[in-house]
Amino acid sequence: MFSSLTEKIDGVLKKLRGAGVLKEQDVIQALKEVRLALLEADVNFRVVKDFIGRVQEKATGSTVLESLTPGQQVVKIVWEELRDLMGREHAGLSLASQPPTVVMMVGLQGAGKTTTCGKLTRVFTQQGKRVLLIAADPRRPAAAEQLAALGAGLDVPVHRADRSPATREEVVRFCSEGVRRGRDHGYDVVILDTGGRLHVDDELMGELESVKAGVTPQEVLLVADAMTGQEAVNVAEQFDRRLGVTGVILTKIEGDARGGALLSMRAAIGKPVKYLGVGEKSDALEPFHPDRMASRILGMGDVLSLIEKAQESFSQEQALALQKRASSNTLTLEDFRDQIKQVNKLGSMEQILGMLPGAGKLKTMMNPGVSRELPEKEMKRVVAIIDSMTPAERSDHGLLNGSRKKRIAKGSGTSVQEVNRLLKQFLTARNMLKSLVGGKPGKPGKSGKLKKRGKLIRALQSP
Ligand SMILES: Nc1nc2c(ncn2[C@@H]2O[C@H](COP(=O)(O)OP(=O)(O)O)[C@@H](O)[C@H]2O)c(=O)[nH]1
Ligand SMILES: [Mg+2]
Repeated sequence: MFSSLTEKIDGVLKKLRGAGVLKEQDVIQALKEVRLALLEADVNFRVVKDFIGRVQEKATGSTVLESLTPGQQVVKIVWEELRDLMGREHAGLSLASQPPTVVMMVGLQGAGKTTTCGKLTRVFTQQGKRVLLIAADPRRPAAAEQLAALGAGLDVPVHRADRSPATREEVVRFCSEGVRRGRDHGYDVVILDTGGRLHVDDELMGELESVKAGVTPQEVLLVADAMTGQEAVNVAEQFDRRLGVTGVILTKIEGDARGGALLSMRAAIGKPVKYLGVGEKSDALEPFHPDRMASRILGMGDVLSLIEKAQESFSQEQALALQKRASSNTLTLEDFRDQIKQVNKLGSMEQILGMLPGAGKLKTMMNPGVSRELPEKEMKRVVAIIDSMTPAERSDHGLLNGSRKKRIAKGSGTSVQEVNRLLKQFLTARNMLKSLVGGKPGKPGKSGKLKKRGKLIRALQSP
């Protein structure tokens, strides 16, 4: 996600970050490069101009904060302005005071409306809410078919027409009936999957206006494909002018190396991006947090989102216990194995790496074939090695002498070198975790550096 933008901005800011004394000329030069990076990322030129103007004004007129170097201060200003550009705070979905909450999805064909209906359904059902889907594109039987299959997979009902309605009035009546069915049967949320066209089309807009007037939705969410860059922003402007959207969901963001749509959207239409689609599967939806995204773009990672994702897959208790053991450095090989198993639930190795500070480089270092295959195999091997240990060995790796290692290697079908490698990985991970959760780093070096970065991130996030 945004790899080329992050790489460029990280390069520019790295030069500043280290500097003890900054001349105004250095700042101006750096901002010139940031400006170019944003333009190359396909951010609207007016948005870029305003953005650079604000950063420059703050950077040259700012008071000195003792805790940060001058370079870090410029980074902080860029971070704050990026965050504000994208809307400052996370905007959630608004719910009706009297259920059902009606959500109308709009957008061009292929943008990801139907897929996103499924993703939102999953978000709501996980909160214990009952969802009804409406196939609000009744003229296209294939569209209703796709939604029906999606609904069946998620175990939620789909309201669909038994025959294709001919007129706009019939479409509106069908949608209103669906919402009434939702109300009468006590559903919490009703989501309308409306029809799209390949281009903005006056006829369709008219129909959507009528549907909107008929169902009075709390949310009109524009779904747009991030990969189309400024075109996504243009489409959003046109839909907003006719329909008054309440928020935007940008899809296919995981394949977007540039970031232009996300960075321009808020400034262009004044409406918040609420969610990001990050893949085709029904769990590939992330609430959008401008502050975290600003950190990601600046190559500082998104540790908070990673922690939230982790919390979804383990219980609060497990997470607390782990944190406690991590900070007191009593994490065992058994914990390590369990964590590796959990990682599988977090998502692909690539997704996880993308959220770690500085991991962009790591990712580009691994060639694509390796990044996809190796970790899964490696994980299995690691789990096999740990499984071959006795419980005592698992809770105290200090017991592992030469003969025990030989036995374990034999038992797991690996070699003593591989057992040694695993132990090294385990100790490194233990150190890293400890510094991430705020304990003292065990050794200087990698973990110390990570901690410094953590300090910078904390400084940035609490202005
Ligand atoms: N990679 C990726 N593909 C997506 C995402 N959202 C939707 N898609 C794909 O985009 C295509 C069109 O999606 P669909 O929901 O049918 O679009 P609609 O015409 O707006 O309803 C499908 O192949 C989806 O799997 C996303 O966030 N990431
Ligand atoms: Mg569709």
